[in-house]
Formats: sequence, structure tokens, C-alpha cells
Amino acid sequence: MKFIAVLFALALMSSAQAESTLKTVKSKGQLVCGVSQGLPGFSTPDSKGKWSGIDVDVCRALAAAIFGNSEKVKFVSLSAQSRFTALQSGEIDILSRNSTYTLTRDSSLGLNFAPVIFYDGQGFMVRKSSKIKSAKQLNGATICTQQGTTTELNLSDYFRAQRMKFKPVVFESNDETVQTFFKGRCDAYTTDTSGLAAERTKAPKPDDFIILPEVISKEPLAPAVRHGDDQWFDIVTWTIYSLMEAEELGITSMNVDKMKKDKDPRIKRFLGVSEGNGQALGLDEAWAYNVIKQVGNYGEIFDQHVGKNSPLKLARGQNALWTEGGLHYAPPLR
Ligand SMILES: N[C@@H](CCC(=O)N[C@@H](CS)C(=O)NCC(=O)O)C(=O)O
Repeated sequence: MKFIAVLFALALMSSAQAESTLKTVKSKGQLVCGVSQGLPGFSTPDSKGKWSGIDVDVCRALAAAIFGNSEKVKFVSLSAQSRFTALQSGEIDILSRNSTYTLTRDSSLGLNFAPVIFYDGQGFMVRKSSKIKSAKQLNGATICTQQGTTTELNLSDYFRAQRMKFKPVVFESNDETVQTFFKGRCDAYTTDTSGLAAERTKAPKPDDFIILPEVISKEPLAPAVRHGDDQWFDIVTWTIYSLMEAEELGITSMNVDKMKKDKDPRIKRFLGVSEGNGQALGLDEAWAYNVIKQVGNYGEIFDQHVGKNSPLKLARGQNALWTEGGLHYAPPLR
């Protein structure tokens, strides 16, 4: 009986994989997007359940590219531990949840990572009153962190390399991790530095906490899709590149209509005035126009959620375009 159930599950899985994700998404009439449980700046629901953040905007951009309507997204909140299974099982069409692009996630977990949406690195937060100024002073510390993350792994690598000891306090839920730290049970809290800035906003008195200067890892955060559907991977990939390309070309949600009359062939191609890109991806020629009109370019999204117009006030740093000394670089959209 068990054997038949396994066979049945396998048959279901392979038929889910055989069906094109684009077709499935279109027939559902919405994109199902896996996000975090609540990380300010990346994905967080307001009191009415409306989601916002960089990771959320990636999915809205994808819905704009596919449906011409950025609202056609259902958000599913996932813990760090459950996120990859949700993608593998077909529960979600895309995972857009501050996930670090790593070799084993790409290979053993059967995922394809889209372009990096946020270059990050892991850091530590401590209470100001502790007088700790450097991660090197954390020998013997109790450290709060979240299960199923690269954070957990880097933490032990770092302490081993520094020949220091620590006591991990690990939780599945984000809230439990952070609240335990705020209540004083841990000497330090560790995660991606963007996450530290985000979580600090939740503290009763954010100024009581400081982020230490050491960045101990590379955390390129990128959306992911399942192996086995190249067209879907292409659509996700180029939708993300369209956000960066628009910023490079000076196209914003405010000027995109005016830009349609621009004579620059790159802008004409980008906005579908000169046709071809849409057809190549299996989308409407206005796909990138819809993305920028409805969601904005990368710089607009960054400033609104994590940059200068947000409570996080993160600098562009590595997240600037390559033309500004940063790492974001879209290959030619032609
Ligand atoms: N980038 C790391 C860490 C990702 C992660 O889940 N970080 C936690 C701590 S900032 C988080 O996002 N929690 C939010 C949540 O669970 O809703 C990874 O991919 O493993």
C-alpha cells in the first residue's frame, strides 16, 4: 500500500514538473510566491495583510511581466526551515525570501537561483550596554540564531576559525529568536546584516542595540525556482535584470510613459516599442514596461524599502549598479 502511495506521489511530482510553470501560473490566474514570515524591508504584511518589501516586489514584478497586473500574487509566508521543501513540492512557484545562493542549495536541493537581488553578509548585534565593540570579543558568548539558515553554519565556521567558543540558542521562528535576544537571554544575535538592521526596528528601544563591524560571510540573496523548467527560469531571471536595466537606462515608474517616445534603441527595445524581447520570453511585448510602470526600477524599490526612504536607511554599497561601483550588472536585453 505504502509502495503504491509512493509511486502515486512520484507520478504526481513528475507530471507537476512536466507541466510548464508559466502555463500553471496562467491557469491559476496568480503567481504563488514564498516569502519570509515578516522581515521589514524584505517582506512584511501590514495590519490589513498587504505585503511589502524588496522580496515582495520581485514577485509583483513577475506578476506584472506575466499578467500585466502586479497584484496577481498570493504570498505564502515560510520559515527558513520549510522554504525549500515548499518550492520542491510545488506549493509555491517561486521562492523570494532572503535566501543565500549556495552550491548545495543549487545542486543537491535542485534549485536554480535567479540574479542576486541583494548582496549581503552576516553580522552580529549586541546590547550597547555590554560594551562589546568587536566580534572578536564574543568568546564564550551565548548567541541567538535561526534554524535552517546559512547563518547557523557560518557561525560555527567563524568561531572555529577564530579558535573561540560559543553557545548557540537556535529557534525555528524568527520572532522567537529575536524576542529571546531582546529579553536578554543571548549576548548576541546573528543574521545577515540587512536582517540585523530590520530586526533592530522591532526592539522596544532600537538605540539600545549596536551592530558590530565584522561581516563574516558572503550572503548573495537571490530568488529561486525548481530545476527543470528553463523557460520559467528565464522569465524570472530577465524580470530581475529588467529592474536593474531600467535603473541604468534612467527609466522610472514616473517617466516610463514619456520614455516610450525616446529615440535610444535600447530604450525602445526595453519598453517593447521595438518588438522581440517579449516574444523571446513567451510574454507580452509590454512586459518590461508593465514591470517598471507598476513596480518601479531597482533603485526605486531599494530606496523605498531598505534605502533612504525607509526606516532601515541602508546605503547602496555593493547594491549599487556596476556603473556606480556596485555589483548589479544586467547583461544586454536584446
Ligand atoms: N540568508 C540566510 C538567512 C535567511 C533567514 O531566514 N534569516 C532569518 C533571520 S533575518 C529570517 O529571514 N527570518 C525571517 C522570517 O523567518 O520570517 C539563508 O538563506 O539561510
